[in-house]
Amino acid sequence: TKEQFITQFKKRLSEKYAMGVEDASPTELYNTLGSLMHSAYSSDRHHTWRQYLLNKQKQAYYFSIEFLPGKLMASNLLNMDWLETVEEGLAELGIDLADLTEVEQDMALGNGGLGRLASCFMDSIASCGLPGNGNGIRYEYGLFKQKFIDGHQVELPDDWLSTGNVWEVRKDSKAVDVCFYGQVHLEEDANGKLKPVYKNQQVLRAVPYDTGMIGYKNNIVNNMRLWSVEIPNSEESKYRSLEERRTIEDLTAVLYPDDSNAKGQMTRLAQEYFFVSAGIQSIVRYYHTLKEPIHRIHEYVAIHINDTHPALCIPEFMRIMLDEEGMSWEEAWAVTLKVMSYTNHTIMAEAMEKWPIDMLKQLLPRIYQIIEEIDRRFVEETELKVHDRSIIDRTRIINHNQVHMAHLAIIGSHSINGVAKLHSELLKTVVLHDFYSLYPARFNNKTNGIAERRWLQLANRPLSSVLDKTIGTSWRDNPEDLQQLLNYQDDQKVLNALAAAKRQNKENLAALIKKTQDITVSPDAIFDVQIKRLHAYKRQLLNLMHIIKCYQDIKNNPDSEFYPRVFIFGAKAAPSYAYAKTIIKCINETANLVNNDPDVKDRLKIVFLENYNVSLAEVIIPAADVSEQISLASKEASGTSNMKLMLNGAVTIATLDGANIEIRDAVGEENINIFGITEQEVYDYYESNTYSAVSYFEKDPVIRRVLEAFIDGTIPNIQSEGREVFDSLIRYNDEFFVLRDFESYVKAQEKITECYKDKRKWQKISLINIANAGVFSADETVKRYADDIWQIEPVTEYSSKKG
Ligand code: 8GP
Repeated sequence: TKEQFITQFKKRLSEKYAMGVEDASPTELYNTLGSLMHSAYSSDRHHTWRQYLLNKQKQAYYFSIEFLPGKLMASNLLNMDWLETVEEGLAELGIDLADLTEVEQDMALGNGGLGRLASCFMDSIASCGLPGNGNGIRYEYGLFKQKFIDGHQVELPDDWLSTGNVWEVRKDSKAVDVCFYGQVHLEEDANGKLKPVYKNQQVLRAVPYDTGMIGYKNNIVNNMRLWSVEIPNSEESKYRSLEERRTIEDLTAVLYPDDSNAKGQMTRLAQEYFFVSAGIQSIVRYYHTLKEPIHRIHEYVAIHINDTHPALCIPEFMRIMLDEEGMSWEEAWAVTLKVMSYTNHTIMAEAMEKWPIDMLKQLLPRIYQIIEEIDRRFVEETELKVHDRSIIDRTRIINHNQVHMAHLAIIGSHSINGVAKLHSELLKTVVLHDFYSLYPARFNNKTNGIAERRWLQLANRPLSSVLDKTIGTSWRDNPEDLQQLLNYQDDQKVLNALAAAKRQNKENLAALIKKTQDITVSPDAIFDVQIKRLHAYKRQLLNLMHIIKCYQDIKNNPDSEFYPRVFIFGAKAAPSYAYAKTIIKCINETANLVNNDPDVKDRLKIVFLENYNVSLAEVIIPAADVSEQISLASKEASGTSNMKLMLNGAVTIATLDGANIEIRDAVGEENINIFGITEQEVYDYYESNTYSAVSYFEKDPVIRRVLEAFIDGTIPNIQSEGREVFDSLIRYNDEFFVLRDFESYVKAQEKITECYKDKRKWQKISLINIANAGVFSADETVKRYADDIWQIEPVTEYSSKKG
C-alpha cells in the first residue's frame, strides 16, 4: 500500500544515506527507490529461477551483441504493478517520480533496430511467462552521444555507468574463463579419443552482471546476463604495464557504433567470441545441475543467434560438446543443429559479416579448426545433393580467404527467420536463395513486434487514459482489445478526446524542442516525424528534398496558402559513414535557413533533435501526426518505429517495404499513404539496368530546382556536402531511387495535408491506426518464436513435464 511504501522508502533512504527526504538529491532518491524495487523483485527472481530448475523447464537464450533497454525504472514499476502506488506515495512526500526517472541514464548498449528489438523481446518473454534469457556484453561505454557543432555530427562518449547501475548484480561466483590465441594440436587420450592440447593461450575472465527482466504483473523475473572482461588472478603477473592491462580491458569497453559495416576488426571479433563462449559455458554448467545426459541438451536449451554477431555459438557449442563432453562429431552436430536458431535483420550486403581466415586462425585456433571441419562436411554432403557445383561456392563457409558468418549461422541452425513477410520472402527468393534450395524447411518468417506497454502505457499517458475511459482497461493486458476502439470511429466525443491527448503530447514535445534547441514550434502544425538511424537506404534525403520543395514553393509565392508543418528528425550516423554525416549537415543547414527566413512566417519548421535515443523516442512518438517510413522498397527488413508511431495514432506515409506492408494490411489501403515503386520494380531495374537518374533531373523541373539548391548557394554552408549529395544522385545514378520516387512522394504528402485539414477524417484514420496496432505486440511475436522455433512453454507453477 501507499503507506507501506512511504515507510519503507524513508527507512531505506535513512539506511542508505543517513538522511531524510528533505535533504536528499534526486540521485539519492532515485537510488533509494531503485534499491527498494530491487530487493522487492529479487525474491521473485529467485523463485522464477527455482521453478525453471525444479520443472527442468526448457529455456531459450537470446544471444545478442546489442541490447537497447533505455531506462528501466518506469517500466519496472509498471511491470511490478507498483507504478500508481509509488507515484502517489512519492507525491505525498513532495517528490515527482518524473524527476527521479530523469536521473537514470539510458542503457544504450545497441545501435538501433536490432538492439531495441532484443530489449522489446526481453520484456515480452518475461511478460508471457516464458523461460527466456538474454546474453550479451556489458559495454563500459554505450552508443556515442551525438552533438551537433556547426551542423556536423560530433560523437561524445556515453559514460553511462559513471553514476552506477541499480539494476545489475555482479555474480562473481558465475564467472568463467575465455581463452584466446596460442597454438593447438590434437592428441589421442587414454581412450583413443582426439583431444586438443593448447599452448600459450591468453586466458581472460568473463564476469557476468545480471539484470532482472521483470514480467508484466506475473511475478516472473527472467535474466539478462551481460559479460564484462577482467584479468584473472592467475594471469595478473603477465600484464604489468597499464597499457597491457588497458588492451585487455578494452575488450568490453565500447560498443561498435558502426552498424553499416563490420569494422574494429580484431577487437570486434574478440568481443563476439567473448560473450558467446562465456554464455555457452554458463548454459552448459547450468545444464549439468539438471543431471540429464548431455545428448539430450536440446530438450532443455534453445540458443538464438540474433544476427550473425553471435554465430560463433555454433563452433563454440561444438567445441564444448566434442572436447569437454566427449561426444562424437555426429552426435555433437546433431544436438547443435537442434539447439541453434538464427534471425537475419538486414539484406544490405555491407552488413554481412565476413572475417579473414588468418584473423580467426590466430585469435581462435581451435574454433577455426572446427569451422573448417563444418565447412568440409558441408561441402561433402552438398556435393551429393546438387548437380550444379557453383552452388557450393556460393554457400560454403570458408571461401576466398574469408569466413562467412551468415553461412555458418545458416548451416548450423535448424531455423532461419526474417523479420517481416517481404523480408522473409526476399531471403528465400533472392538473398539466401541457394540456402533455401538446400534447406527449405528451415526458413520462416517472424514479423517484428514492439513492447506496447512501454510505447503506449508508459510513453503516452494522455492517450492511455482516453482509452481506459472509452474501451476499459483490458487493452493494457491484451493489446488486441484496442480493436474495440473501432466502435467509436464516428463518435465525435471520442475523436475529440483523442485529438486533445495528441495536442497535449505535441505541447510536451514543443516544450522540449524549445528547451533543447531553442526553436519555437506550434502544436497547431502537422508534426511530421522520421526517427531511425541515418542511412542512405532509409532516404532521409527524400524527406529533405520534399522540405526544400515546400520552402521553394513558399519563397516563390509567399502569400499562398501553406498548411504549417514541423519536420522532426532524430537520427545518428555511424561515425565512419561519411555520406550519412553529409545528409545530417545538409538537414541542419536547411533547418537554419528555413527556420530563420521571415518569408516562411513559421509555416515550415525543421527540427533535428540531437542524440536520438529510447528516451527521446518516448517523447517524440506520442506527439507525431505523420510517420515517415520511406525506405526504398526491399531495403528495410522490417522497421519498428513504424509500429510504435502507428500505435500512438500517427498516420503513416510509406513505401511498400518491410512491415509497412503488414501495417497496410492491418489498417486498410485508405488509412495509410502508400507511394513509390515496389520491390518488384526495384529488382526489374536491377535486372534491366535501365534506371537513369539524370533523366528525372532533366525532365522534371521541380526535381531540377530542388537539386540545384544543393549546389547553387541557396542553402548556405554546404558547399562540399551539397555537391556530394548532388553527385550521388546525378553522377552516381542515385543508388536508392530517390528521384524515381520523388514525384509520388510529393503527391502523397499533398494528400496528407488535405486530409489533415479535415479534422474529423484525420482523427478517424488516426483512431483506426491505434485500434489495429495490437497485432504488433512483441508478446505475440515472442509467442511465435517460443512455439515454432524454441519449443519452450510458459511457466505453470507446479508443472513437471519431465517427471
Ligand atoms: C534492423 C533493420 O534494419 C530493421 O528494419 C529491423 O526492424 C530491425 O533490425 C529489427 O529487426 N537491422 C539492424 O539493426 C541491423 O542489421 N544492424 C546491424 C548489424 C547489422
